[in-house]
Amino acid sequence: MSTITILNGPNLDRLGRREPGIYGTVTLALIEAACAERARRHGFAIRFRQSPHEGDLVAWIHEAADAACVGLVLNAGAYTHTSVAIHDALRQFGAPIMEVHLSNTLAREAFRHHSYISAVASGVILGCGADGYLYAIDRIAALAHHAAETAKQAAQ
Ligand code: DHK
Repeated sequence: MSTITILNGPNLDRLGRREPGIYGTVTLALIEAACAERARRHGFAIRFRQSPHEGDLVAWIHEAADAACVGLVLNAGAYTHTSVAIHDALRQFGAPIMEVHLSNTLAREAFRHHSYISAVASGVILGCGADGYLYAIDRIAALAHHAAETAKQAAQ
């Protein structure tokens, strides 16, 4: 079964207790379960990971690229705003990348307005809470479907 990789950066393991007025009350475990169910409905499996370490995220992006994942959903947390290393790793990823943030980062502090990920993402979802992860999976499924249709038509 084709896999969608879903990666989460620092502090996202604290969801549920972390600033609920900004990030909501849903835990990362519940987000993982909802993502697995949403992906399954589209015929995909997920690989879901979280780490506070930038290098883990870089290594997992490489792994996902080498495993030819159908897509990547990434909430890099604060590394979104700082990490050239994650940006460079994403440039080597051949499938759709969806950047997700639970909060609307553009409505927050100025230091959250710049993202090193957006320029290499297929799409960006901000401020939709935990549902943003599900919308990102829907988008990757749609893009995978379009790509398969295009390949089929080209082969005819
Ligand atoms: C999560 C974080 O941890 C912050 O550092 C980002 C993002 C926003 C979110 O909204 O999911 O600035």
